[in-house]
Amino acid sequence: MAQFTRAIVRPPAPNFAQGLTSVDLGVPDYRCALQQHQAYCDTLQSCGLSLVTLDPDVAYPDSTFVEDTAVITQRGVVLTRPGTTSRGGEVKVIGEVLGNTFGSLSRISAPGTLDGGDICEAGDHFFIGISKRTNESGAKQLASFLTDFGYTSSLIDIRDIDNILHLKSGVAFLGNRQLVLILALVAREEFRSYDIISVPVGEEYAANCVAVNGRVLIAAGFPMFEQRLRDLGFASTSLEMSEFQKMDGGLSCLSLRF
Ligand code: CIR
Repeated sequence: MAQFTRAIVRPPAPNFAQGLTSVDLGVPDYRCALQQHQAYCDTLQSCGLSLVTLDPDVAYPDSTFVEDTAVITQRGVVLTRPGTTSRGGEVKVIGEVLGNTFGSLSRISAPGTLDGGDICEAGDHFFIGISKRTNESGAKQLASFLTDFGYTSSLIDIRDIDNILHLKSGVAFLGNRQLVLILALVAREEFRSYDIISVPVGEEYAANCVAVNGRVLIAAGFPMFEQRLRDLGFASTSLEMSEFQKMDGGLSCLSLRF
């Protein structure tokens, strides 16, 4: 897998609890969220990444979930057009940072919508989720950009699956054709040629894990999944994510890695 050297992160703003959520896990504690975010950043740094830390922005209570604003590949970068209007303005500052780093950027345009959380990179292939946030137009625009970059992609419709906001709430690529999948997705044709690591029932939130430079970062509190990874020889680091889980956020969405 590609080595990452950098990541963009953005600590939660004081009004983080006013963001969107579809889960009923209570109101997040802001101080605790800041501590969990700091531990997340420390872990990325300990994996060798240097961080670009953006200022929190009260205008966008969901803006800590930076992953939804861009799709960064080794051959090109696409700015998204988030599928919920309250998050549309989050893309601007990310576009400035990525423009300074990468030069030219592609963009999803209307009527397309696309959240980065719906995009799962698996080597030279990308899975693009069609969800409540990413529509067909957005998915097809991204597929076309990816083709231009020399990648392949497939569209995965997840609109009939309950309890996942984005494709990556249920899929993670760990390199070497190894794919973490929740049970609701294991039978999908598109994943047939992969080595599947299924997530134990009841531990679905842990599916949103991230491979970073030889380690797998996973949410704390999912012992069966953690053991499964250990048995397969992965070195994992678990991170407390409770306050972000309350806002429908997974581990991957707190950073844009490149
Ligand atoms: C939202 O509903 O947009 C945020 N509260 C959570 C976004 C999480 N993003 C992600 O998992 N990629």
